[in-house]
Amino acid sequence: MGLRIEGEVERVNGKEMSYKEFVERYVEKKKPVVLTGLMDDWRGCIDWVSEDGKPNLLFFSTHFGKSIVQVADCSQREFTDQKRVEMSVSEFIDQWNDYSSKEHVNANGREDPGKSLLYLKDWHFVKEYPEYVAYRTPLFFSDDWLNLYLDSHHLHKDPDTFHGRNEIDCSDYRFVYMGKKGTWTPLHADVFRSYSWSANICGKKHWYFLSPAQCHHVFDRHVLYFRNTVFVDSHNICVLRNMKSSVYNILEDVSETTFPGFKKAIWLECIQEKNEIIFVPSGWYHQVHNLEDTISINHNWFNACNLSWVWKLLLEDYNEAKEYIEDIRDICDDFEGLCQRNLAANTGMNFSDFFIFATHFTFANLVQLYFLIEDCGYPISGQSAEADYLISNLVSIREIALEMRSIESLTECCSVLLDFREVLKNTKFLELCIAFDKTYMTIDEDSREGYNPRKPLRLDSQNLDFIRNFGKVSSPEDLITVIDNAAENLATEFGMGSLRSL
Ligand SMILES: O=C(O)CCC(=O)C(=O)O
Repeated sequence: MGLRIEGEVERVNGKEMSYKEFVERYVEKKKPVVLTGLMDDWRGCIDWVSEDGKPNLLFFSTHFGKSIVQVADCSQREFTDQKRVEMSVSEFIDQWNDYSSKEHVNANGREDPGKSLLYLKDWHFVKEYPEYVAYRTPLFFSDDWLNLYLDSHHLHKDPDTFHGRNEIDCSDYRFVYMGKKGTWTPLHADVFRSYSWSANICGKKHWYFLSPAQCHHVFDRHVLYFRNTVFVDSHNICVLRNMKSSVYNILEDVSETTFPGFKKAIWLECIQEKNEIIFVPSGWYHQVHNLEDTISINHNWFNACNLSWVWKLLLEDYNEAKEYIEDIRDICDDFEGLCQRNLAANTGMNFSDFFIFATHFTFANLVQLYFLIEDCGYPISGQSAEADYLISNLVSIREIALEMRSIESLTECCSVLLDFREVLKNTKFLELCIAFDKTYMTIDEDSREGYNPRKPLRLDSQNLDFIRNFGKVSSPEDLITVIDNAAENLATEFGMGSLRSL
């Protein structure tokens, strides 16, 4: 079945664009883009590439050979993904060299299906080798709350309940990928409905994209069937979601009976060359093929701009998890608890984890805002790009808290109590604040001409003393109150009315 490809992803020189322009043109518009010119000084682009432009495999086996990594066998499907095995980098490279030295086409001239085509994926390289700085995250992708948080906290507070996920699996979302020509990644949308960026150190990738507005076309007929019925209540939606699955490989013959909408889907495509970075907005489905032997860096992240996507996904997955075990509700001592454990195991976090995350970032944004006020005088909105970003972050969190407030089970399963006073004493949180401050300082620097650097965050500031009294948070309602109190205070004390006018 031919794909309806109706456009290519835009390509721009990242050096000629400011952070603000990037946010306005691509992040806010949720548009993928290929960026050039941002990888000139990366060490990985030198050390990891041989003179002929191919991956320097010897460098990897010599320096990182002992690392244990996840390797996907691109020729074997396992549920919605490819079958994965663990091996050392040295073993992976031996198999790569072995594969390269042999013939892989059968008598019909087709790729021999008996041969596994291995693709090293999701290698937590930065976590494992923090001293070896292979690259720097470009400024456009630096407002990364997910990885910032994971550098000092756990996303899920009880990692023991993770079935099949170990500590390193959840340690961060900064990865190295390495695969021979022909390796590929099946159709999917990213974990947590995060954003992702992917940079080619060497090689070439073919990307196929489907916008969130088109995604219903790649789900199976159960969803389409119910979509067209007169009225579907929330209970039925849960039932049908259990039956829902998306196309695995868009380049294969896709069954019209199972996926009747597939041929209507309108795709974007893109050939990503070496030294180019692709930005994938939240919720875009994509399938990726390595056209040459390729090494890439891939990060997933979220911040205030797409936090609502994460919440929406959690809610959908929660409904699905609940529906799945509905028939054992009566014999279950703690049905809600079980739903939340399943949610964490399947999605990577549960309601309580998300709430703790959102609360920490409310605190971090407030700390930063009050510090700015003290350090720079009163940053009246419109005059400090940094203050404007922080305020808009708080506005986004508040909107999500309003939605969370209406979920009854959230209060039932979320026994969280975060005291501002205590959190502000916690060294892990202070580490987070310092990293957050650095990020915003760089963003601010990019936003102003003739930049006069401000001082870095000081944790003994007078205003921090003031916000210590903001109190305790144990529900979305409390979170809203904290933000509203801050808004009131900023307006009355400092003439900053923009948070209050929500
Ligand atoms: O490069 C690949 O094979 C897949 C990358 C991907 O799907 C992503 O970055 O989200």
